[in-house]
Amino acid sequence: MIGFPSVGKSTLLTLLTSTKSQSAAYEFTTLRCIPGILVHNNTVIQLLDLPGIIEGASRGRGHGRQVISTARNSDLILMVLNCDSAELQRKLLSRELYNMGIRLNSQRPNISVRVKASGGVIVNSTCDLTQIDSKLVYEILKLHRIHNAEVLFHDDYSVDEFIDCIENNRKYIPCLYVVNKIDCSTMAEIHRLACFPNTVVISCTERLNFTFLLQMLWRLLNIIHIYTKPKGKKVDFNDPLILPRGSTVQAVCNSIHRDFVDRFKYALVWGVSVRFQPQRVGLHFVLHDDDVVALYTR
Ligand SMILES: Nc1nc2c(ncn2[C@@H]2O[C@H](COP(=O)(O)OP(=O)(O)OP(=O)(O)O)[C@@H](O)[C@H]2O)c(=O)[nH]1
Ligand SMILES: [Mg+2]
Repeated sequence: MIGFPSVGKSTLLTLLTSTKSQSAAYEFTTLRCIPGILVHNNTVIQLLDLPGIIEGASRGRGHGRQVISTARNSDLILMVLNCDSAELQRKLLSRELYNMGIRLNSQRPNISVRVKASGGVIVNSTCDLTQIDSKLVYEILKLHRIHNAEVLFHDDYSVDEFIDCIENNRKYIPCLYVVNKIDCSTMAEIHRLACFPNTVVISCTERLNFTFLLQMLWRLLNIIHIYTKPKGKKVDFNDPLILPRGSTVQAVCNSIHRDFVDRFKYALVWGVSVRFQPQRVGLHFVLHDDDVVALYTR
């Protein structure tokens, strides 16, 4: 959870988890990272209450760099905003995170750069490039001491996105904007704010909209539950494997034991991913939420 001081981060942590994080009407109540545990959909989620950050945080103001660095390693950022200045806070905080190399709710640019030993720089694209040209690509590569490379743009990316790709140290993290204190606002304003993408409007004091907050949090975490069926035993539906959406049978093998991939023969899958219940599949089969998998090894 990241946000300006006094937006209600600690109050939210205290309500969502069994951890008590001190909250008060003055700014900078929280001075260190307070972890709390939230159990939702059979999944243990660690929620971190971070100290409030201020404009200029990415340049080090108010220990902002340390706070944002913690956010860099998270699976999801909850940006907590105060209802009466939500848009301004969202803009300023997003800029601070951007300056620290965090890209919110966006995908890594699909640009392949193959560095070679000779042959100069060759630029190709699968569509028209309207925001960057070959000359600029050469210049940027030169600044990064790359003189021979094959560059392929798979979309019409901007100069900044190309630089992100070359620097290769950006973090692409989903972000849920949590607009708090709606008990102090008008219905019209709440409705307007609720229409922004990836946004949930809540009130901690009135406990408003928490069910939707948890639903959105779950959706943006982008994880699936896979249940494994050990040989000759029943499936334990209380102990799922937690995997990123789009995971394959190979990911299931890896999360059980590293030997499993080498010894893998086939897997049987039950669930929405397959047409026949069960269906025999290979290592690269993509699984869906709540699938049951039985692995067969040599
Ligand atoms: N009206 C109203 N006040 C709230 C709500 N949530 C929190 N507050 C109040 O806002 C003040 C600040 O709350 P905190 O939880 O300490 O805020 P914080 O974001 O953790 O602040 P820092 O630790 O200083 O960064 C407290 O007085 C809370 O009681 C809400 O939904 N409505
Ligand atoms: Mg706090």
